[in-house]
Amino acid sequence: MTTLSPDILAELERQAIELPSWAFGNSGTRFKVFSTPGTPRDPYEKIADAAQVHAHTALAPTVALHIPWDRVASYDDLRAHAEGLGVALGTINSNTFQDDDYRLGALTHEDPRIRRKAIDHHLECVDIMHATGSRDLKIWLAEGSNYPGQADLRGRQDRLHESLRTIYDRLGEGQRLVLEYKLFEPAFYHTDVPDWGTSYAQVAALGDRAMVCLDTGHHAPGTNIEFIVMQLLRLGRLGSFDFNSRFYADDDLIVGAADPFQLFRVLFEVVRGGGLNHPDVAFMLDQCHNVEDKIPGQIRSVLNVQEMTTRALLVDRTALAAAQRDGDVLEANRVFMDAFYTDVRPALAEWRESRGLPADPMRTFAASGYLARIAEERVGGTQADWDA
Ligand code: LRH
Ligand code: MN
Ligand code: MN
Repeated sequence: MTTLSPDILAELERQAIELPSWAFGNSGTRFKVFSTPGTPRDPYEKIADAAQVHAHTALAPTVALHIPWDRVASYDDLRAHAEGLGVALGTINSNTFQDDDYRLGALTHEDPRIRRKAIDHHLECVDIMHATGSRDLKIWLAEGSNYPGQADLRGRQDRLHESLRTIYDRLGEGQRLVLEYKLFEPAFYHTDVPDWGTSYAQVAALGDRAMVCLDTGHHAPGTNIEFIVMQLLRLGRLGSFDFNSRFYADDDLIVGAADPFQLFRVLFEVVRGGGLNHPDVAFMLDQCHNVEDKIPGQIRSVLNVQEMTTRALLVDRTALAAAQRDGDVLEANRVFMDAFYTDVRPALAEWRESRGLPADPMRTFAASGYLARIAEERVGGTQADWDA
């Protein structure tokens, strides 16, 4: 069995992966939303489910909220509820994609009244961040156009800058704005923040506390995502990851399910670019579980990230650098692949046990009876929070 050095274990011990509250609600595609018995009926129950993931893995100490999906009467109360369950509230995500007013844009809209409404929504999110103790405001914009000529591409960038400036200026000290990009969808011809370069240009114009969010499902097929990770780390602007995996478009499948090797390559660049516990980089999941059970889906996800992180930490970087220096192409590749092919699961199971955690969190959760309990207790679960 592979042994893990004290250095690697110390890094792994501090690993923290944020869970999205929306992963615990029902979701689906544009064709059908499948519901699961026991689906959370409110944000309190979503947090209770997220706390199960942390209790079984010690990997997921925070939960991201999405406003208005997770709007509650008292955020102080929600915060206390989370803390009582051993987790904390994390990133606040804004939402300008489910309102008729935003049909032609929100922060980029031609009409100042609609822009103001979208800005005010973000200011409400900043107020919520004060109550929840959140560091990050994450913005993903569903803005763009479907037809050439429909929109003034340049004017929209300028208005986006002005809107983001107003929001950024409202942030408290220690708070950050994180701008997420996505290639396409829901707009099909042009998107206002389609790529890391646009996100970078917009956040760099704001100030040091504006960063880029990289959602691993938001690129064209074949994109070298680890190159983008490297570049953003190099520029000091990688604020967060939304981890998930994809076969086709923005599939939001379990991270590491579609392409484990890509996850390894991405995590290697994180390790190379400042370390797994880099203070600037928030590791989050952004997934939806359409057909599988949600809590085990999230447990599987955080374990996938932990396993792949461990392999990335196992790369012999001294040997790799030597081979690279010598121009020894095949040896460099061997060193890299050796770490990728190492099965770290037995060592991680043993390490978990030594810390009083279940060796096999999936099995222990399944045996806990939690899913049967919530199915009985929670009658009348809410409909989809998110179906895209
Ligand atoms: C958009 C996105 C973004 C949203 C989430 C629900 O595709 O990835 O992060 O906030 O989905
Ligand atoms: Mn995302
Ligand atoms: Mn997405």
